[in-house]
Amino acid sequence: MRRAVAVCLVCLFICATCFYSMTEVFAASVPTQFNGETWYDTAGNVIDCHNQSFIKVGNTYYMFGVIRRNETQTYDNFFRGVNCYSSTDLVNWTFERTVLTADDINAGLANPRVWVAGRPKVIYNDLTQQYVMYFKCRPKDKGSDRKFALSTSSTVDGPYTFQGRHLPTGGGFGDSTLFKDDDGTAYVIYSNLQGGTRTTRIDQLSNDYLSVSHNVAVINKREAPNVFKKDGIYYLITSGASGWSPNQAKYYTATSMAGPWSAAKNFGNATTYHSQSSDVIVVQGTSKTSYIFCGDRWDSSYLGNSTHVWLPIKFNGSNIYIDWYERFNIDTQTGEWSQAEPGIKYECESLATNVSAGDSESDLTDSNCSNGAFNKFIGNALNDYVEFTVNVAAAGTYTVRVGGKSGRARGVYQMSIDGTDQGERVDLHGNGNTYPVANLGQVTFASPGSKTFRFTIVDQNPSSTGYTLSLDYIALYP
Ligand SMILES: [Ca+2]
Ligand SMILES: [Ca+2]
Repeated sequence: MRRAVAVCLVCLFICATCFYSMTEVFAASVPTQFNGETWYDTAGNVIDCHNQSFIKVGNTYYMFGVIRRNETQTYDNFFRGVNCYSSTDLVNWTFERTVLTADDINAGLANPRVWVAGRPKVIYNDLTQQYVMYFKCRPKDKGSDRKFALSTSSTVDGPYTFQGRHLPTGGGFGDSTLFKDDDGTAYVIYSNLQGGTRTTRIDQLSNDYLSVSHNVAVINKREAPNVFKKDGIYYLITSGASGWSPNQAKYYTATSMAGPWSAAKNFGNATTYHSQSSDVIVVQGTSKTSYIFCGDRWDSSYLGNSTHVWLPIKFNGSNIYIDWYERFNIDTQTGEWSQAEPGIKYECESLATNVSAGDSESDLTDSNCSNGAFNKFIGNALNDYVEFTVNVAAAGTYTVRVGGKSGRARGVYQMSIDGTDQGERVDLHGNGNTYPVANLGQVTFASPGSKTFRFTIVDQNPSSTGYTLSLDYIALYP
């Protein structure tokens, strides 16, 4: 009897263990956040992390990037700090902390300065057991004083201690990255202008990674470099130089960081799917290793609105390429990626509608819109609204995306679902017509049925003269 109970308990334990590990395996394949849209962290805040770079410690990926949001929500490229986020699935990111600020760089200076900086990259030094971060950094008012900022930490998520700005060689230090090879040898790859010639230099670091040892290769001038290695081949992905506007990425290959490096080959389309390379995530799993290209999609009117483009790198021998996906599934446990399921789309022109008293709405055709049509709401004051009834088929958590049409005399809306604000405000004003998709974050419906999606005019762009909203569709992604 006692033995039977014991056996049963063991069985229960094994079953529970199996069930747990099975659900864990299935739960590990998750869709990435949408390319080119606002990303949110696990606390519901906008992820403010640009020039993203990555380091994996244990089963956790740490993402570093510079802060680009500011109080005035207008353009500047000043350095405010480096943010660090963590994730085990590359999708749900938890804000850890701002690991280094402009104040840290100014500490000890008689005259604090405004800095222009970017492209932080962290690698781990096995000898000193320190995390080492490099990023390009110059005073705002002295464009020729281009150096790299060095900082270190005993923990990956900081805080990092600023260790000064340094210059490996004449000719300055521009866009850069770090690469740590399998044997622990590390390199800094950076744009340089020496003797009037613009180049990209690859310098080997000292054993403690705290200084530059010697140059190993020089190639054509490129920007936004990042390096990964697969099957003994080094891949160096770069962008051209066109300010905040995207251009054709190119990559080089070699069997040694010292080269010889191949001729440049095109990567992605003419705008690299409207992005500029920032890093490659190596997703080493139990069944394969995947490589994810990460790029910045800059918004030059306000860098804080810049978004991200992540695409799985595909291989054909030693040639690499990317295709466009609005998002894809990634499984950090197995290392596999796959195409993601499409969302459930509700066309605004087909939904039941209600508007604020005295205001009007109508359905109009536009071949650029989903289903060839959109709903046009004409309000005349703040707090006017249009609402749509969406019949949600199944309870669950969904990512909400709204397709809109921008144009003149449009308003700024805040969307709400059944009375609760959902996501950030969206400004649909523009001088020409574009078709922006707003990601309004995740919502959980405890039950299926009719939900009221209300779009309330909460503000007006200073350049706008009206309160019109043109809404194409509401999409829910399970
Ligand atoms: Ca009104
Ligand atoms: Ca539509």
